[in-house]
Amino acid sequence: MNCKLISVPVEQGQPVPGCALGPEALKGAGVAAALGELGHDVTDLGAVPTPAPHPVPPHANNLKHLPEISAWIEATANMAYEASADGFPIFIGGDHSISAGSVSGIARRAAEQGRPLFVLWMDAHSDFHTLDTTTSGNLHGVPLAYLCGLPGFEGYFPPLVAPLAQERVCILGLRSVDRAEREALASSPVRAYDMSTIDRKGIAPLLEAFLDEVRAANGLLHVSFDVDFLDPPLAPGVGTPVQGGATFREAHLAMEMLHESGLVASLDVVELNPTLDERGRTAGLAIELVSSLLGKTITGKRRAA
Ligand code: 6HN
Ligand code: MN
Ligand code: MN
Ligand code: MN
Repeated sequence: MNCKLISVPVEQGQPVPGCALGPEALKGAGVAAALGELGHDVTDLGAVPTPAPHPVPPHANNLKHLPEISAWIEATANMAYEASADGFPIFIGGDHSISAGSVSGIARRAAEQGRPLFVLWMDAHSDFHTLDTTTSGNLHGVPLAYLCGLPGFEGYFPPLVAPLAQERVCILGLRSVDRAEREALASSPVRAYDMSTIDRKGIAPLLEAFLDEVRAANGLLHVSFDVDFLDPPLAPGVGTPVQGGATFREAHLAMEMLHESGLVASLDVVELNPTLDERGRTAGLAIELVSSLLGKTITGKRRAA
């Protein structure tokens, strides 16, 4: 596999300084060497160049850094589209607003190839606000709604070439969903699994059922991994931690299953904030999980399907 590392050092989509240092932290902690040891070629494509802010009209809601985030989404989407011509792009954030760009670029490519795109959103949050419903104004809370074609983004975010089919989206790990998001999800075919469902049913059967659908449709799978999916004591280096997240073993199992499926074509790793980390353990764990998704096993006996 040719792994292409793409840094997207954006933090204006969320309130805590330091998230823009995520790409340097992951690289400094050795993500390229870890993937190289698994036998992958690793190409560092560097960072998406900082774009000029978009001159968007004023918005009635109090949206933070809308011109900057809109421009980052467009620039990231262009880079994602180019990078997805071949190889395995890994988008390193930066806050989760970058996925509005990475996934829209990947979706454009998948549509051209005539392949259905599926998205697994691993996150404590659903990121399913529209520009009109967000109460925080932090734009890392809106990317999934935008990608799914919900209304209200026109004229503010870049036009979507290929909106996601909502029945091909699965959110895993929820434990913080705002009221407007809950209402939007209730009338949407997006699969939204909260931690209670994971506790009762187990992460493996939930994920396996989704992977079966991707396989049956001959689909491509993009994984958007928000580090706050993990339980905060394991992964303190995030700006919006929520108690009761995925355990070390649940996260590893999910990544191992994703690898074995052979279906994952691209990945985001977002919301890592090294200034909030404790001795690099969040960055280290993120690298370990990315390695599992790309084939690392304990015994080395399991292989991609
Ligand atoms: N993330 N729902 C909250 C908000 O401000 O809209 C939190 C969003 C978190 C977003 O973690 O990517
Ligand atoms: Mn532009
Ligand atoms: Mn998120
Ligand atoms: Mn989150």
